[in-house]
Amino acid sequence: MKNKKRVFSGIQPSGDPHIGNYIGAIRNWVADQEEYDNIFCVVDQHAITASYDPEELRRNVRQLVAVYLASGLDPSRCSLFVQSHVPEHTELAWLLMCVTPMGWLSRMTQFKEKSEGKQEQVSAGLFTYPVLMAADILLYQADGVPVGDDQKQHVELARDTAQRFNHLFGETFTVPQPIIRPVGARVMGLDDPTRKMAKSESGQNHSIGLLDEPDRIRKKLARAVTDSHKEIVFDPRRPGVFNLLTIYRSLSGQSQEEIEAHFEGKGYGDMKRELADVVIATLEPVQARFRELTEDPAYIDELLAEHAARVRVIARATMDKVRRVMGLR
Ligand code: AQP
Repeated sequence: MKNKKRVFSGIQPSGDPHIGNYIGAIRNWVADQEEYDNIFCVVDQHAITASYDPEELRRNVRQLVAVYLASGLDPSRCSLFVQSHVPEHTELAWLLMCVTPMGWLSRMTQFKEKSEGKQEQVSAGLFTYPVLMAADILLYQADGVPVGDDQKQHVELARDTAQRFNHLFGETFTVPQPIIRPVGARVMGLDDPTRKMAKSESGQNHSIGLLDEPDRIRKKLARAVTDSHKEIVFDPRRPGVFNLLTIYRSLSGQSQEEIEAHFEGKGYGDMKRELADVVIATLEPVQARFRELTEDPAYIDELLAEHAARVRVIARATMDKVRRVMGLR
């Protein structure tokens, strides 16, 4: 019997984690870790759906695990593991692929965006990625999936898949809910505030990396796109300023009214400097802990092995049931 509701979530090790991943996902996992039974994963098999370098992938996986820990995920309250260490994820993904209509996958906006103009070249893995994500979630019978806004559609597909499977084969999966915070669920690029901040965007001033040096953060924020107005207010029609103020709001914990009152009469330069102070103060302890953790790689290896073994017990129990109801045993 589960006492607390279970949450599952993960991040792809597809590049350097950024402040969008932190505000939209990681820090919410940390804030709520007392409330839930927590399972967090580094989803390395999602990161191979586009072209990648194997050495870099290995490095990114370790880096991301250290970022999880450095951000405050407590290994005594959370299971932290790497997706490919638990082979049941891909087995379940195949079985779910056989009950997921192609039409559902064709409607996924992330696939449409990422494959735009190159449908002939992108991998079949990029197209079926949401089914692997559904498998990640359903394998652990998760009740909730804390994510940023861009992943809402994929969590809804996992819900639909669970419901369809339960209808076809009998009650097997918990039907999961997305858990999305109202503020900071979609942090936008600093260089183009109409596009989501993403690891795969290459622009020098696109994102703030969680491991960026203070000087770099100041420079990037100083160059962030704003507009030709003057007032510093939360106006979604002015996406650059709105995005910077949203980051400020998410990290400072102040309300919209307090922030607008604070910046009344000040200029964009002041606002960007103060935002840099808030970002740097947030990231300083994370970066210090990250440096400590990377000095002891054996600690991370042992933790990953132990936690993979722990979650595998749940994964195996789910798979036993799935194979049975599907007539594969
Ligand atoms: N810009 C964002 N604002 C708020 N939340 C975000 N997330 C990602 N970008 C933002 C949330 O971070 C978690 C991990 O995302 P992911 O790595 O699994 O995939 P993604 O959403 O595709 O993230 P990226 O950074 O944009 O990576 P690439 O470029 O590799 O696709 C999720 O909870 C996500 O919502």
